[in-house]
Amino acid sequence: MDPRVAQFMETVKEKNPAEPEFYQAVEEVAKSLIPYIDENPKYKHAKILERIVEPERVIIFRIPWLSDQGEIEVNRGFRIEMNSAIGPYKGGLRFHPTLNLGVLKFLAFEQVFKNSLTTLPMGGGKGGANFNFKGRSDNEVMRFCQSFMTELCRHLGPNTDIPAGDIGVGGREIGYLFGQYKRIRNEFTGVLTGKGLELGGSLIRPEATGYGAVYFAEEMLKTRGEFLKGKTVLVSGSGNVAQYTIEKINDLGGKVVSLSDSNGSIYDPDGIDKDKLKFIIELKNIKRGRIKEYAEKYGCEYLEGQRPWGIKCYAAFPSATENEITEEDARLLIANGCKVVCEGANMPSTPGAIDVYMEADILYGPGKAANAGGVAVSGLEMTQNSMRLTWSREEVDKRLKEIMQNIHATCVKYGKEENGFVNYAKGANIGGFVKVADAMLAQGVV
Ligand code: NDP
Ligand code: 2IT
Repeated sequence: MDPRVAQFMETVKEKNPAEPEFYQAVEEVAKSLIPYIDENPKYKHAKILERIVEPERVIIFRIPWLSDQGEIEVNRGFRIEMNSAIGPYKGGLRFHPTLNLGVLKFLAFEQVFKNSLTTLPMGGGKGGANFNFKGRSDNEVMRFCQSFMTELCRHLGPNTDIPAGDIGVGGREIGYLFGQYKRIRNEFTGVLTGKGLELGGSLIRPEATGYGAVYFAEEMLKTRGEFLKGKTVLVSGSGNVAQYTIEKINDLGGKVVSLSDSNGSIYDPDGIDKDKLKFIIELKNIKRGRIKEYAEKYGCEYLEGQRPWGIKCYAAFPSATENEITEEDARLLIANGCKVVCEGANMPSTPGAIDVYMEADILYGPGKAANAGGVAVSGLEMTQNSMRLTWSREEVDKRLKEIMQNIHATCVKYGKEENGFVNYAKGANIGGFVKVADAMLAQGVV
Protein backbone atom coordinates (compact mmCIF):
# COMPACT_ATOMS: atom_id res chain seq x y z
CA MET A 1 0.00 0.00 0.00
CA ASP A 2 1.05 3.60 -0.63
CA PRO A 3 2.92 4.56 2.59
CA ARG A 4 1.07 7.91 2.70
CA VAL A 5 -2.23 6.03 2.81
CA ALA A 6 -0.95 3.59 5.42
CA GLN A 7 0.19 6.44 7.64
CA PHE A 8 -3.09 8.30 7.29
CA MET A 9 -5.04 5.14 8.10
CA GLU A 10 -3.01 4.65 11.28
CA THR A 11 -4.30 7.97 12.59
CA VAL A 12 -7.88 7.19 11.55
CA LYS A 13 -7.76 3.83 13.33
CA GLU A 14 -6.26 5.30 16.46
CA LYS A 15 -8.98 7.91 16.70
CA ASN A 16 -11.89 5.60 15.87
CA PRO A 17 -11.46 2.29 17.65
CA ALA A 18 -13.37 -0.80 16.45
CA GLU A 19 -15.00 0.67 13.33
CA PRO A 20 -13.85 -1.67 10.52
CA GLU A 21 -16.46 -0.60 7.95
CA PHE A 22 -15.51 3.04 8.50
CA TYR A 23 -11.81 2.25 7.94
CA GLN A 24 -12.70 0.35 4.77
CA ALA A 25 -14.67 3.27 3.31
CA VAL A 26 -12.05 5.85 4.29
CA GLU A 27 -9.15 3.81 2.94
CA GLU A 28 -10.86 3.27 -0.40
CA VAL A 29 -11.33 7.03 -0.75
CA ALA A 30 -7.91 7.97 0.66
CA LYS A 31 -6.20 5.82 -1.99
CA SER A 32 -7.66 8.09 -4.68
CA LEU A 33 -7.46 11.35 -2.78
CA ILE A 34 -3.99 11.38 -1.25
CA PRO A 35 -2.16 11.49 -4.61
CA TYR A 36 -4.66 14.10 -5.86
CA ILE A 37 -4.22 16.26 -2.76
CA ASP A 38 -0.46 16.06 -3.13
CA GLU A 39 -0.87 17.56 -6.60
CA ASN A 40 -3.23 20.25 -5.22
CA PRO A 41 -1.49 21.60 -2.12
CA LYS A 42 -4.28 24.05 -1.21
CA TYR A 43 -6.26 21.06 0.08
CA LYS A 44 -3.25 19.75 1.93
CA HIS A 45 -2.49 23.00 3.75
CA ALA A 46 -6.12 23.35 4.80
CA LYS A 47 -6.09 19.75 6.16
CA ILE A 48 -9.24 18.96 4.20
CA LEU A 49 -8.70 15.20 4.36
CA GLU A 50 -8.15 15.24 8.11
CA ARG A 51 -11.33 17.31 8.54
CA ILE A 52 -13.53 15.40 6.11
CA VAL A 53 -13.13 12.11 8.03
CA GLU A 54 -14.26 13.73 11.27
CA PRO A 55 -18.06 14.01 11.63
CA GLU A 56 -19.27 17.52 12.37
CA ARG A 57 -21.55 15.99 15.00
CA VAL A 58 -22.61 12.54 16.22
CA ILE A 59 -25.86 12.14 18.10
CA ILE A 60 -26.53 8.94 20.04
CA PHE A 61 -29.73 8.51 21.98
CA ARG A 62 -32.05 6.14 23.87
CA ILE A 63 -35.25 4.89 22.24
CA PRO A 64 -37.60 3.43 24.86
CA TRP A 65 -40.93 2.01 23.64
CA LEU A 66 -43.63 -0.45 24.64
CA SER A 67 -44.14 -3.83 22.93
CA ASP A 68 -47.61 -5.25 22.28
CA GLN A 69 -47.17 -7.30 25.45
CA GLY A 70 -46.60 -4.12 27.47
CA GLU A 71 -42.87 -4.86 27.93
CA ILE A 72 -40.46 -1.94 27.90
CA GLU A 73 -37.99 -2.24 25.04
CA VAL A 74 -34.85 -0.11 24.69
CA ASN A 75 -33.03 0.53 21.42
CA ARG A 76 -30.20 2.84 20.48
CA GLY A 77 -30.62 5.63 17.94
CA PHE A 78 -27.98 7.49 15.97
CA ARG A 79 -27.58 10.40 13.59
CA ILE A 80 -24.21 11.16 12.10
CA GLU A 81 -24.10 14.75 10.83
CA MET A 82 -21.01 14.27 8.75
CA ASN A 83 -20.54 17.32 6.55
CA SER A 84 -22.64 20.42 5.79
CA ALA A 85 -20.17 22.31 3.58
CA ILE A 86 -22.42 22.26 0.50
CA GLY A 87 -25.89 21.96 2.05
CA PRO A 88 -27.91 20.65 4.97
CA TYR A 89 -27.16 17.12 6.18
CA LYS A 90 -28.92 14.61 3.94
CA GLY A 91 -28.98 10.84 4.03
CA GLY A 92 -31.04 7.85 4.99
CA LEU A 93 -32.07 6.10 8.18
CA ARG A 94 -31.33 2.41 8.60
CA PHE A 95 -33.13 0.09 11.02
CA HIS A 96 -31.22 -3.17 11.38
CA PRO A 97 -30.35 -5.25 14.47
CA THR A 98 -26.61 -5.24 13.67
CA LEU A 99 -26.37 -1.47 13.16
CA ASN A 100 -23.57 0.28 15.02
CA LEU A 101 -21.59 3.50 15.02
CA GLY A 102 -18.88 2.30 12.62
CA VAL A 103 -21.39 1.17 9.99
CA LEU A 104 -23.22 4.49 10.17
CA LYS A 105 -20.00 6.46 9.92
CA PHE A 106 -19.03 4.56 6.78
CA LEU A 107 -22.46 5.27 5.30
CA ALA A 108 -22.36 8.96 6.27
CA PHE A 109 -18.85 9.31 4.86
CA GLU A 110 -19.87 7.78 1.51
CA GLN A 111 -22.96 9.98 1.49
CA VAL A 112 -20.89 13.18 1.52
CA PHE A 113 -19.21 12.27 -1.79
CA LYS A 114 -22.36 10.80 -3.31
CA ASN A 115 -24.46 13.86 -2.56
CA SER A 116 -21.79 16.12 -4.00
CA LEU A 117 -21.74 14.04 -7.20
CA THR A 118 -25.48 14.65 -7.73
CA THR A 119 -24.64 18.39 -8.16
CA LEU A 120 -27.55 19.22 -5.82
CA PRO A 121 -26.87 21.27 -2.66
CA MET A 122 -26.89 18.51 -0.06
CA GLY A 123 -24.42 17.79 2.73
CA GLY A 124 -23.96 14.26 4.07
CA GLY A 125 -25.52 12.43 7.00
CA LYS A 126 -26.83 9.03 8.02
CA GLY A 127 -28.72 7.63 10.97
CA GLY A 128 -30.84 4.83 12.27
CA ALA A 129 -31.32 2.36 15.07
CA ASN A 130 -30.44 -1.19 16.06
CA PHE A 131 -34.11 -2.09 15.69
CA ASN A 132 -35.31 -5.38 14.18
CA PHE A 133 -38.72 -4.97 12.57
CA LYS A 134 -38.95 -8.69 11.79
CA GLY A 135 -41.66 -10.29 13.89
CA ARG A 136 -42.93 -6.92 15.11
CA SER A 137 -46.50 -5.79 14.56
CA ASP A 138 -47.40 -2.67 12.65
CA ASN A 139 -48.36 -0.98 15.93
CA GLU A 140 -44.98 -1.82 17.45
CA VAL A 141 -43.18 -0.36 14.42
CA MET A 142 -45.30 2.77 14.77
CA ARG A 143 -44.57 3.21 18.48
CA PHE A 144 -40.90 2.61 17.83
CA CYS A 145 -40.82 5.24 15.05
CA GLN A 146 -42.66 7.71 17.29
CA SER A 147 -40.16 7.27 20.11
CA PHE A 148 -37.24 7.51 17.68
CA MET A 149 -38.57 10.77 16.21
CA THR A 150 -39.43 12.24 19.61
CA GLU A 151 -35.71 12.55 20.22
CA LEU A 152 -34.44 13.00 16.66
CA CYS A 153 -36.84 15.84 15.77
CA ARG A 154 -34.91 18.41 17.80
CA HIS A 155 -31.93 17.90 15.50
CA LEU A 156 -33.81 18.08 12.18
CA GLY A 157 -35.19 20.83 9.98
CA PRO A 158 -35.71 21.44 6.26
CA ASN A 159 -32.53 23.58 6.23
CA THR A 160 -30.65 21.58 8.85
CA ASP A 161 -30.94 17.82 8.42
CA ILE A 162 -33.35 15.87 6.21
CA PRO A 163 -33.38 12.07 6.63
CA ALA A 164 -34.89 9.48 4.27
CA GLY A 165 -35.10 5.67 4.10
CA ASP A 166 -32.47 2.96 3.84
CA ILE A 167 -32.46 -0.71 4.90
CA GLY A 168 -35.51 -1.40 7.06
CA VAL A 169 -36.95 2.09 6.53
CA GLY A 170 -39.45 2.38 3.69
CA GLY A 171 -42.71 4.21 3.04
CA ARG A 172 -44.43 2.84 6.14
CA GLU A 173 -41.71 4.01 8.53
CA ILE A 174 -41.27 7.40 6.82
CA GLY A 175 -45.02 7.99 7.23
CA TYR A 176 -44.91 7.28 10.98
CA LEU A 177 -41.77 9.38 11.42
CA PHE A 178 -43.31 12.26 9.49
CA GLY A 179 -46.51 12.11 11.55
CA GLN A 180 -44.61 12.35 14.82
CA TYR A 181 -42.38 15.19 13.57
CA LYS A 182 -45.43 17.18 12.48
CA ARG A 183 -47.17 16.57 15.77
CA ILE A 184 -44.26 17.70 17.93
CA ARG A 185 -43.12 20.66 15.85
CA ASN A 186 -46.58 21.71 14.65
CA GLU A 187 -45.36 22.15 11.11
CA PHE A 188 -45.94 20.39 7.81
CA THR A 189 -42.54 20.66 6.14
CA GLY A 190 -40.40 18.51 3.91
CA VAL A 191 -38.17 17.36 6.72
CA LEU A 192 -38.04 13.78 5.45
CA THR A 193 -37.86 12.50 1.88
CA GLY A 194 -39.28 9.29 0.51
CA LYS A 195 -42.68 10.43 1.78
CA GLY A 196 -45.91 9.07 0.33
CA LEU A 197 -47.44 11.27 -2.37
CA GLU A 198 -50.19 12.39 0.01
CA LEU A 199 -47.53 13.68 2.45
CA GLY A 200 -45.69 15.71 -0.19
CA GLY A 201 -43.49 12.95 -1.58
CA SER A 202 -42.09 12.90 -5.10
CA LEU A 203 -43.11 10.65 -7.95
CA ILE A 204 -40.24 8.29 -8.90
CA ARG A 205 -38.56 8.46 -5.45
CA PRO A 206 -39.34 4.78 -4.70
CA GLU A 207 -37.98 3.80 -8.12
CA ALA A 208 -35.04 6.24 -8.13
CA THR A 209 -32.16 4.21 -6.70
CA GLY A 210 -32.84 1.16 -8.85
CA TYR A 211 -33.64 3.11 -12.01
CA GLY A 212 -30.60 5.32 -11.44
CA ALA A 213 -28.27 2.32 -11.04
CA VAL A 214 -29.50 0.91 -14.35
CA TYR A 215 -29.11 4.29 -16.09
CA PHE A 216 -25.56 4.44 -14.73
CA ALA A 217 -24.79 0.93 -15.99
CA GLU A 218 -26.11 1.83 -19.44
CA GLU A 219 -23.83 4.89 -19.50
CA MET A 220 -20.81 2.75 -18.59
CA LEU A 221 -21.76 0.17 -21.21
CA LYS A 222 -22.12 2.82 -23.89
CA THR A 223 -18.39 3.57 -23.56
CA ARG A 224 -17.78 0.01 -24.80
CA GLY A 225 -20.56 -0.07 -27.36
CA GLU A 226 -22.59 -2.48 -25.20
CA PHE A 227 -26.08 -2.54 -23.60
CA LEU A 228 -28.22 -4.62 -21.25
CA LYS A 229 -30.77 -5.69 -23.85
CA GLY A 230 -30.86 -9.47 -24.17
CA LYS A 231 -28.34 -9.95 -21.36
CA THR A 232 -28.59 -12.11 -18.22
CA VAL A 233 -28.32 -10.13 -15.00
CA LEU A 234 -27.90 -10.99 -11.32
CA VAL A 235 -29.52 -8.83 -8.66
CA SER A 236 -29.08 -9.42 -4.93
CA GLY A 237 -31.43 -8.25 -2.19
CA SER A 238 -35.18 -8.05 -2.71
CA GLY A 239 -36.01 -4.72 -1.11
CA ASN A 240 -36.53 -1.26 -2.53
CA VAL A 241 -33.37 -1.01 -4.61
CA ALA A 242 -33.53 -4.55 -5.99
CA GLN A 243 -37.20 -4.27 -6.97
CA TYR A 244 -36.83 -1.19 -9.16
CA THR A 245 -33.52 -2.35 -10.58
CA ILE A 246 -35.40 -5.36 -11.93
CA GLU A 247 -38.23 -3.20 -13.27
CA LYS A 248 -35.85 -0.99 -15.27
CA ILE A 249 -33.74 -3.90 -16.55
CA ASN A 250 -36.96 -5.55 -17.77
CA ASP A 251 -37.97 -2.30 -19.48
CA LEU A 252 -34.65 -2.31 -21.32
CA GLY A 253 -35.02 -5.93 -22.41
CA GLY A 254 -32.55 -7.55 -20.01
CA LYS A 255 -33.30 -10.70 -18.01
CA VAL A 256 -32.84 -10.81 -14.21
CA VAL A 257 -32.41 -14.36 -12.91
CA SER A 258 -31.63 -13.93 -9.20
CA LEU A 259 -32.68 -12.22 -6.00
CA SER A 260 -31.78 -12.75 -2.37
CA ASP A 261 -32.48 -11.92 1.24
CA SER A 262 -30.50 -12.58 4.39
CA ASN A 263 -31.56 -16.27 4.32
CA GLY A 264 -30.65 -17.20 0.75
CA SER A 265 -31.04 -16.62 -2.97
CA ILE A 266 -33.38 -17.71 -5.74
CA TYR A 267 -32.27 -18.66 -9.25
CA ASP A 268 -34.96 -18.33 -11.89
CA PRO A 269 -33.40 -18.98 -15.32
CA ASP A 270 -36.66 -17.96 -17.06
CA GLY A 271 -36.27 -14.43 -15.70
CA ILE A 272 -38.24 -12.36 -13.22
CA ASP A 273 -40.96 -10.82 -15.37
CA LYS A 274 -43.53 -8.16 -14.52
CA ASP A 275 -45.98 -10.53 -12.81
CA LYS A 276 -43.26 -12.20 -10.76
CA LEU A 277 -41.97 -8.77 -9.73
CA LYS A 278 -45.47 -7.85 -8.60
CA PHE A 279 -45.44 -10.96 -6.42
CA ILE A 280 -42.07 -9.95 -4.91
CA ILE A 281 -43.24 -6.41 -4.15
CA GLU A 282 -46.33 -7.75 -2.38
CA LEU A 283 -44.28 -10.45 -0.58
CA LYS A 284 -41.59 -8.06 0.65
CA ASN A 285 -43.41 -4.77 1.21
CA ILE A 286 -46.76 -5.99 2.53
CA LYS A 287 -46.58 -9.60 3.71
CA ARG A 288 -42.95 -9.14 4.80
CA GLY A 289 -42.17 -12.74 3.86
CA ARG A 290 -38.99 -14.53 2.77
CA ILE A 291 -37.58 -14.88 -0.75
CA LYS A 292 -37.78 -18.66 -0.36
CA GLU A 293 -41.53 -18.27 -0.94
CA TYR A 294 -40.76 -17.10 -4.49
CA ALA A 295 -38.96 -20.37 -5.22
CA GLU A 296 -41.90 -22.29 -3.76
CA LYS A 297 -44.44 -20.38 -5.86
CA TYR A 298 -42.57 -20.48 -9.17
CA GLY A 299 -40.81 -23.83 -8.71
CA CYS A 300 -37.29 -22.53 -9.21
CA GLU A 301 -34.06 -23.22 -7.36
CA TYR A 302 -33.52 -21.85 -3.83
CA LEU A 303 -29.93 -21.54 -2.63
CA GLU A 304 -30.24 -21.68 1.15
CA GLY A 305 -27.71 -19.47 2.95
CA GLN A 306 -26.01 -18.50 -0.31
CA ARG A 307 -25.51 -15.36 -2.34
CA PRO A 308 -26.18 -15.48 -6.08
CA TRP A 309 -22.65 -14.76 -7.36
CA GLY A 310 -21.97 -18.29 -8.59
CA ILE A 311 -24.63 -17.98 -11.31
CA LYS A 312 -23.49 -17.20 -14.86
CA CYS A 313 -24.24 -13.62 -15.85
CA TYR A 314 -23.27 -10.64 -17.99
CA ALA A 315 -23.92 -8.00 -15.31
CA ALA A 316 -24.34 -7.96 -11.53
CA PHE A 317 -26.25 -5.38 -9.46
CA PRO A 318 -25.49 -6.05 -5.78
CA SER A 319 -28.44 -4.40 -4.01
CA ALA A 320 -28.61 -5.87 -0.50
CA THR A 321 -25.86 -4.75 1.86
CA GLU A 322 -22.17 -4.02 2.48
CA ASN A 323 -19.44 -6.59 1.81
CA GLU A 324 -21.76 -9.02 0.08
CA ILE A 325 -19.24 -9.69 -2.73
CA THR A 326 -15.97 -11.15 -1.47
CA GLU A 327 -12.78 -11.53 -3.49
CA GLU A 328 -13.69 -15.17 -4.09
CA ASP A 329 -17.18 -14.20 -5.31
CA ALA A 330 -15.64 -11.63 -7.63
CA ARG A 331 -13.35 -14.27 -9.14
CA LEU A 332 -16.36 -16.50 -9.69
CA LEU A 333 -18.27 -13.69 -11.39
CA ILE A 334 -15.38 -12.94 -13.73
CA ALA A 335 -14.77 -16.63 -14.49
CA ASN A 336 -18.44 -16.91 -15.48
CA GLY A 337 -18.18 -14.00 -17.91
CA CYS A 338 -19.47 -11.05 -15.89
CA LYS A 339 -18.55 -7.77 -17.61
CA VAL A 340 -20.24 -5.18 -15.36
CA VAL A 341 -20.68 -4.75 -11.61
CA CYS A 342 -22.94 -1.83 -10.78
CA GLU A 343 -23.50 -1.18 -7.08
CA GLY A 344 -27.07 -0.45 -5.99
CA ALA A 345 -26.05 -1.11 -2.39
CA ASN A 346 -23.51 0.89 -0.39
CA MET A 347 -20.03 -0.72 -0.37
CA PRO A 348 -21.25 -4.21 -1.38
CA SER A 349 -17.81 -5.16 -2.75
CA THR A 350 -14.92 -5.90 -0.42
CA PRO A 351 -11.56 -4.28 -1.25
CA GLY A 352 -10.33 -7.66 -2.55
CA ALA A 353 -13.32 -7.89 -4.89
CA ILE A 354 -12.64 -4.40 -6.26
CA ASP A 355 -9.03 -5.38 -6.98
CA VAL A 356 -10.31 -8.37 -8.97
CA TYR A 357 -12.62 -6.14 -11.08
CA MET A 358 -9.74 -3.77 -11.80
CA GLU A 359 -7.40 -6.61 -12.81
CA ALA A 360 -10.08 -8.05 -15.09
CA ASP A 361 -10.71 -4.63 -16.66
CA ILE A 362 -14.49 -4.92 -16.30
CA LEU A 363 -16.86 -1.99 -15.82
CA TYR A 364 -17.16 -1.29 -12.10
CA GLY A 365 -19.66 1.36 -10.95
CA PRO A 366 -19.05 2.14 -7.26
CA GLY A 367 -22.06 2.72 -5.02
CA LYS A 368 -21.42 6.39 -4.37
CA ALA A 369 -21.88 7.04 -8.08
CA ALA A 370 -24.15 4.21 -9.22
CA ASN A 371 -26.75 4.41 -6.43
CA ALA A 372 -26.85 8.22 -6.17
CA GLY A 373 -30.19 8.32 -7.99
CA GLY A 374 -32.05 7.73 -4.73
CA VAL A 375 -30.66 10.73 -2.92
CA ALA A 376 -30.79 12.76 -6.13
CA VAL A 377 -34.56 12.34 -6.33
CA SER A 378 -34.69 13.05 -2.58
CA GLY A 379 -33.07 16.36 -3.50
CA LEU A 380 -35.75 16.87 -6.15
CA GLU A 381 -38.40 16.07 -3.54
CA MET A 382 -36.94 18.84 -1.36
CA THR A 383 -37.07 21.24 -4.30
CA GLN A 384 -40.71 20.40 -4.98
CA ASN A 385 -41.57 20.79 -1.28
CA SER A 386 -39.92 24.21 -1.20
CA MET A 387 -41.81 25.30 -4.28
CA ARG A 388 -45.04 23.70 -2.99
CA LEU A 389 -45.73 21.95 -6.25
CA THR A 390 -45.26 18.52 -7.77
CA TRP A 391 -43.57 17.47 -10.98
CA SER A 392 -44.87 14.71 -13.24
CA ARG A 393 -43.29 11.25 -13.40
CA GLU A 394 -41.78 12.12 -16.77
CA GLU A 395 -40.25 15.33 -15.44
CA VAL A 396 -38.63 13.65 -12.43
CA ASP A 397 -37.45 10.65 -14.43
CA LYS A 398 -35.89 12.94 -17.04
CA ARG A 399 -34.03 14.86 -14.35
CA LEU A 400 -32.91 11.62 -12.71
CA LYS A 401 -31.53 10.33 -15.99
CA GLU A 402 -29.68 13.60 -16.64
CA ILE A 403 -28.18 13.52 -13.15
CA MET A 404 -26.95 9.94 -13.63
CA GLN A 405 -25.44 10.93 -16.99
CA ASN A 406 -23.70 13.88 -15.34
CA ILE A 407 -22.33 11.68 -12.58
CA HIS A 408 -21.00 9.32 -15.21
CA ALA A 409 -19.34 12.23 -17.02
CA THR A 410 -17.76 13.41 -13.75
CA CYS A 411 -16.38 9.92 -13.11
CA VAL A 412 -14.88 9.85 -16.60
CA LYS A 413 -13.42 13.33 -16.15
CA TYR A 414 -11.58 12.46 -12.95
CA GLY A 415 -11.12 8.73 -13.45
CA LYS A 416 -9.78 8.34 -17.00
CA GLU A 417 -6.26 6.97 -16.93
CA GLU A 418 -3.51 7.47 -19.48
CA ASN A 419 -4.25 4.19 -21.26
CA GLY A 420 -7.91 5.21 -21.65
CA PHE A 421 -9.24 2.92 -18.89
CA VAL A 422 -11.87 4.64 -16.77
CA ASN A 423 -11.38 4.00 -13.08
CA TYR A 424 -14.89 4.91 -11.93
CA ALA A 425 -13.99 4.44 -8.25
CA LYS A 426 -11.22 7.01 -8.46
CA GLY A 427 -13.36 9.30 -10.63
CA ALA A 428 -16.24 9.23 -8.14
CA ASN A 429 -13.95 9.83 -5.17
CA ILE A 430 -12.17 12.82 -6.66
CA GLY A 431 -15.23 14.15 -8.47
CA GLY A 432 -17.25 14.04 -5.24
CA PHE A 433 -14.41 15.53 -3.22
CA VAL A 434 -13.65 18.69 -5.21
CA LYS A 435 -16.92 20.56 -4.61
CA VAL A 436 -16.98 19.73 -0.89
CA ALA A 437 -13.31 20.59 -0.45
CA ASP A 438 -13.66 23.92 -2.27
CA ALA A 439 -16.70 24.79 -0.16
CA MET A 440 -14.73 23.96 2.99
CA LEU A 441 -11.85 26.15 1.82
CA ALA A 442 -14.23 29.03 1.13
CA GLN A 443 -15.72 28.79 4.63
CA GLY A 444 -12.41 28.97 6.46
CA VAL A 445 -11.54 26.91 9.50
CA VAL A 446 -15.00 25.75 10.59
P1 NDP B 1 -34.52 -2.78 2.01
O1 NDP B 1 -34.67 -2.83 3.47
O2 NDP B 1 -35.69 -2.39 1.18
O3 NDP B 1 -33.99 -4.18 1.46
C1 NDP B 1 -32.80 -4.70 1.92
C2 NDP B 1 -32.56 -6.04 1.28
O4 NDP B 1 -31.25 -6.46 1.57
C3 NDP B 1 -33.47 -7.12 1.82
O5 NDP B 1 -33.69 -8.08 0.83
C4 NDP B 1 -32.64 -7.69 2.97
O6 NDP B 1 -32.95 -9.02 3.32
C5 NDP B 1 -31.26 -7.64 2.37
N1 NDP B 1 -30.28 -7.50 3.47
C6 NDP B 1 -30.22 -6.51 4.38
N2 NDP B 1 -29.22 -6.72 5.24
C7 NDP B 1 -28.65 -7.89 4.84
C8 NDP B 1 -27.56 -8.63 5.33
N3 NDP B 1 -26.86 -8.23 6.40
N4 NDP B 1 -27.23 -9.77 4.66
C9 NDP B 1 -27.95 -10.18 3.57
N5 NDP B 1 -29.00 -9.51 3.08
C10 NDP B 1 -29.33 -8.38 3.71
O7 NDP B 1 -33.30 -1.79 1.73
P2 NDP B 1 -32.89 -1.02 0.40
O8 NDP B 1 -33.26 -1.79 -0.80
O9 NDP B 1 -33.36 0.38 0.55
O10 NDP B 1 -31.30 -0.97 0.54
C11 NDP B 1 -30.44 -1.93 -0.06
C12 NDP B 1 -29.05 -1.34 -0.19
O11 NDP B 1 -29.11 -0.18 -1.02
C13 NDP B 1 -28.38 -0.88 1.10
O12 NDP B 1 -26.99 -1.07 0.98
C14 NDP B 1 -28.68 0.62 1.13
O13 NDP B 1 -27.78 1.32 1.92
C15 NDP B 1 -28.53 0.94 -0.34
N6 NDP B 1 -29.15 2.16 -0.82
C16 NDP B 1 -30.47 2.41 -0.64
C17 NDP B 1 -31.04 3.55 -1.13
C18 NDP B 1 -32.48 3.84 -0.98
O14 NDP B 1 -32.93 4.88 -1.50
N7 NDP B 1 -33.29 3.00 -0.36
C19 NDP B 1 -30.24 4.55 -1.83
C20 NDP B 1 -28.88 4.16 -2.04
C21 NDP B 1 -28.38 3.02 -1.54
P3 NDP B 1 -33.79 -9.34 4.67
O15 NDP B 1 -35.20 -9.00 4.32
O16 NDP B 1 -33.56 -10.77 4.92
O17 NDP B 1 -33.22 -8.45 5.75
O1 2IT C 1 -27.73 5.57 0.76
C1 2IT C 1 -28.50 6.44 0.29
O2 2IT C 1 -28.13 7.25 -0.57
C2 2IT C 1 -29.88 6.47 0.77
N1 2IT C 1 -30.25 5.62 1.57
C3 2IT C 1 -30.82 7.54 0.31
C4 2IT C 1 -30.61 8.81 1.08
C5 2IT C 1 -31.61 9.89 0.84
O3 2IT C 1 -31.52 10.90 1.56
O4 2IT C 1 -32.48 9.77 -0.04
